[in-house]
Amino acid sequence: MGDEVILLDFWPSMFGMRLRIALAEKEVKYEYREEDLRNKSELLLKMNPVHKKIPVLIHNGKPVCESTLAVEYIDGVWKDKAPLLPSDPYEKSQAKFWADYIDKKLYEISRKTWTTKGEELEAVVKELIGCLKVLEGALGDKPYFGGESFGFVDVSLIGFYSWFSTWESFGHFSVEAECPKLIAWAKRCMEKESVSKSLPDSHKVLEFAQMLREKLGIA
Ligand code: GS8
Repeated sequence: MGDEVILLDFWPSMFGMRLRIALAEKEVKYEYREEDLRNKSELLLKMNPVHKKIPVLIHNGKPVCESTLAVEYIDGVWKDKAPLLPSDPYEKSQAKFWADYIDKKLYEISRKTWTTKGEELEAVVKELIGCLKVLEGALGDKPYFGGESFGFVDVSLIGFYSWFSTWESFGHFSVEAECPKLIAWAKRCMEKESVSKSLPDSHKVLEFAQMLREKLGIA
């Protein structure tokens, strides 16, 4: 019997992109179901009753919630192809540290680029650039965060690349001018089909964020 894999997702979500990329890296066939987050499906509410958020991976009827946990799960189940997490316990702990930093720091500060304006936004941009520089430092001169091969931290971060134009447009700065190595890394990742086919067009993301900003009355 084959595996039944369903992904509950929402196209601009950098968290959802992580699962799309991991499943593509492993060449797992799955059913993609787009959620309307203003009118969540019964299935989403049943599969993620605690947070009621996407993404949710449903593997043979069982849900896995929280994107980093789902990527780890995917890596554990389909372990024969494209390993994502290092097997060495120390290396693994470091990869998880950076994924946690991305979620707690980068995500939290980056969402403020479309919820603030004026001086507040200027402070947000400073903090965001600081955060990106920390990540660029962690990358160092390696081709990928995972070293020579694309891995867990790369999967965790690359979805944010489709939001860079939005941050730049609202924050009036250039990620490339501040963090050229990070941009070179992002372009390297985009050469992988698993990544390029999983990320939405950044113009579409910008339009989506502009709409959110208007709704919040910040535009
Ligand atoms: C975050 C998921 C999330 O924020 C993860 O999976 O890593 N820590 C979680 N999902 C959002 C959409 S993307 O911003 C979501 O589903 N929001 C719906 C809601 O809050 O009602």
